[in-house]
Amino acid sequence: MTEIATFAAGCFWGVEKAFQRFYKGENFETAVGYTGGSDSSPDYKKVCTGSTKHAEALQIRYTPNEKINYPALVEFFYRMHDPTTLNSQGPDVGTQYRSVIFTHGAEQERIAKQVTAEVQEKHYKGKTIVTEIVPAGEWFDAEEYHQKYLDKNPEGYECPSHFLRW
Ligand code: MHO
Repeated sequence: MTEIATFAAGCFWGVEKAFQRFYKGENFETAVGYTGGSDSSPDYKKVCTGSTKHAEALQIRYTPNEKINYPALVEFFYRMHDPTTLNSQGPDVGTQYRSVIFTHGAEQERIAKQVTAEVQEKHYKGKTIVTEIVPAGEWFDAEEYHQKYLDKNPEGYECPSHFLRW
């Protein structure tokens, strides 16, 4: 596991599940957590109020190969959610559900911007992708019960806006 990618795309239960489903069998690890806010000890309750400005996010650690690599991950991120809804995803509304690519370094930033421009052109003509592309800051793992939540709770809530668009 040499690289790290961080994305926010709405309720982190479904975001983690979507990446786990798609990359099943690959050599990678995921964790859900909070990032992009200001409180120094965020927890689910605080983040839910929106007051800390953290986003519910997914962190992926992986060794790049043909299937898992940064451009592919960014494209998959766009496939699995709606990047055109500001501060909401499906029925989940609030800044904690905003769409963000948290970049680790200049190379990721360059790739994220390039893939975003391609997806905008190819899939969202006439609409605007509102996804933020910002440098990754401090990361806080979410509480244990949120990790792989939908594996632990197969009937649990999965945001209906999390499905593959192409
Ligand atoms: N609408 C869901 C969101 C859960 S998510 C982890 C709920 O209120 O449970 O934010």
